[in-house]
Amino acid sequence: LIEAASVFAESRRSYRVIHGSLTQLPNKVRNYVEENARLCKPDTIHICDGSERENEMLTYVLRKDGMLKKLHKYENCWLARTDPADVARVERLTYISTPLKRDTVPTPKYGAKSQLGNWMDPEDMDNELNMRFPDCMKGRTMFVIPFSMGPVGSPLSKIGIQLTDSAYVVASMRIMTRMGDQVLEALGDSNFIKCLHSVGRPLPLTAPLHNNWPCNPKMTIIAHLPHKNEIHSFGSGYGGNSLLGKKCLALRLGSNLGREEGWLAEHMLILGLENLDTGKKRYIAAAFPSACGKTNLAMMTPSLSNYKVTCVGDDIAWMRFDENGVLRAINPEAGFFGVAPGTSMKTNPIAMKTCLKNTVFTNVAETSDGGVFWEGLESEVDPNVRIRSWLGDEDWKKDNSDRPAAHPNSRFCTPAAQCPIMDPLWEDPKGVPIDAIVFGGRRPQGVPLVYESFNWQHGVFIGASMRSESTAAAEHKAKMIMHDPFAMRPFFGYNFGDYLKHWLSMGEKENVHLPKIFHVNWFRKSADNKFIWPGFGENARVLDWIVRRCDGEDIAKHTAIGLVPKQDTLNLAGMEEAVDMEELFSLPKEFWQNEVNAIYKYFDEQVNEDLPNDIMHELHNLEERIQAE
Ligand code: GTP
Ligand code: SPV
Ligand code: MN
Repeated sequence: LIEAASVFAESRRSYRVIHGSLTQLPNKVRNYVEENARLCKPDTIHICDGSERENEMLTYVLRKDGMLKKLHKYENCWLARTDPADVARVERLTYISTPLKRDTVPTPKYGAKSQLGNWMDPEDMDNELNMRFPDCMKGRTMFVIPFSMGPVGSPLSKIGIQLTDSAYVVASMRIMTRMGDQVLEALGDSNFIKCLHSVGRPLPLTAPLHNNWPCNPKMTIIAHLPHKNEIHSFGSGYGGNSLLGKKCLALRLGSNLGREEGWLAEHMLILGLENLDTGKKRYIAAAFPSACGKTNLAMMTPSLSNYKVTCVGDDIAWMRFDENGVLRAINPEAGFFGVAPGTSMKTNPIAMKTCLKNTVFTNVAETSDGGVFWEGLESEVDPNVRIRSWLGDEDWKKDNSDRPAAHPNSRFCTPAAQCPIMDPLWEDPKGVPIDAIVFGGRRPQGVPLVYESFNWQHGVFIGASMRSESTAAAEHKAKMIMHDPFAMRPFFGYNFGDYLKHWLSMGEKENVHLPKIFHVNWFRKSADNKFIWPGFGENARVLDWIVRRCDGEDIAKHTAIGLVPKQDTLNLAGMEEAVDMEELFSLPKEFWQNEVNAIYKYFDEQVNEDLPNDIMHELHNLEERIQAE
């Protein structure tokens, strides 16, 4: 009888499983898949195994659908051009839904809108999701992606199951995460993070696509339900909106898990820095806002020949104190989703060497010899090739176009394992020991190249008061100085005031080795609007000062904002062009008074009752020190 019933159920099913089988799935996964297949009504289901053969099949389909083009100049490289309306994260459509609003965002003063996240009531969220997901995959394939954030089986890792109707997402998740059969094995019948994604364009189409890229910008929503460990993303195929392991899981839900379980999920790169003279190696984690230099620093080729940089991660760090009180970090990702423009053999040769095989490029320009082009590669491209811009302008030339060749937020998606400077411990399940935490941003004015916090609490204050010029990584109009605390403003999974308390609590732990905290700014400009500091490989000089401070060297002097290098302690030996150090380190009193006022206003309006007293105390102290200058 049971068999007859199941045959009957099978015959009523509207979908066919075309790859893998439902019976091979752990029960909880199977239930999740079946439940959402009933909801979204795909034609077919494909359970991803992560194999090479599967990937070949996917790229074949993507080519046939006109979503990927082969780049013949390189080995296994692909170009995707999106609908021009789907090119970046959509912060205003990204929500966290919790029963209590205050669990998600501080209550702003004076009825202002919160800049620290968008909250939605669970009932309203239910309605929003019910307006979108039923039947949304009609005519399409639902892919089932089992993925691990962090090395498979590491106690620090988390497993998710993403359901998606985008083969582009599968091809990208394959690079960015560890995915496939071995993840299901590691999962067994445990719980997992439920990640549902649809581009929101069931078949047959009711309107034509742009660039063959299915998306639904009018109905886009990126929803997080931390109390259920669920993510629901609809309408966008682009990076941070659709590769749900990345910002949605590893940061927004991750920060919630971190708070519950006593660790930190941060928008940080992790690098190793080895002094070749002494053999001493240190690890640094650094938080810069989107498109502010994490990938570049993580892969840096130091201009100081006695240093070697190794890369552990370029975007996200999960950190926790181990039983010996050492803060250990893992990179939960397996690939780089890096900003293409500005990347070149001159600025980031390691990224260039990494991304010329097995890579999916999105919204870059292509050359007539089957290669890629973007702003920054002008002197590295064969002058005889023609360039086709990301928007499809044939024979694009800088001089006769007011549009860039590549979208400013165009990206390469490339496996970390093929980066020539990956750290030997990058997949160590224990993580690497962190000695310094660095904050930074794009500050054209007033903020010096580097300064150190007086202590942990002051360091947390520095993170809380971070500001940066906006970039193209989200939908903002560029060139505004925005508050971006901890480079996490778009990624907080819970109330920022509670996040600060969590960070402060780390400083109160007993028997732990607290990393030193620093702030850097590669982007200060002179009166003629040029960068004062050459940046990139030259940033090694700043890292050198930082690790020497970690060694306890007496090379810092007190200022109102923190500790800065004593005269001549920043190693400038062999620099090609002279830098105006006076200007680079000047602390204009009026600038800093305005800065303090802006931070007061922000804390008061945006964090309001949820701001920890210790942080307000640090701001008062800063104000007093500046006044006393
Ligand atoms: P996300 O992936 O969005 O999180 O960005 P990211 O923080 O990894 O930024 P990335 O390293 O990709 O750099 C973004 C842009 O900043 C690129 O155009 C770089 O060329 C530029 N950039 C990076 N480092 C420096 C630097 O030291 N100086 C200057 N002037 N520009 C830099
Ligand atoms: C960022 O915006 O910080 C990124 C790109 O790293 S995305 O994955 O789209 O969020
Ligand atoms: Mn990022």
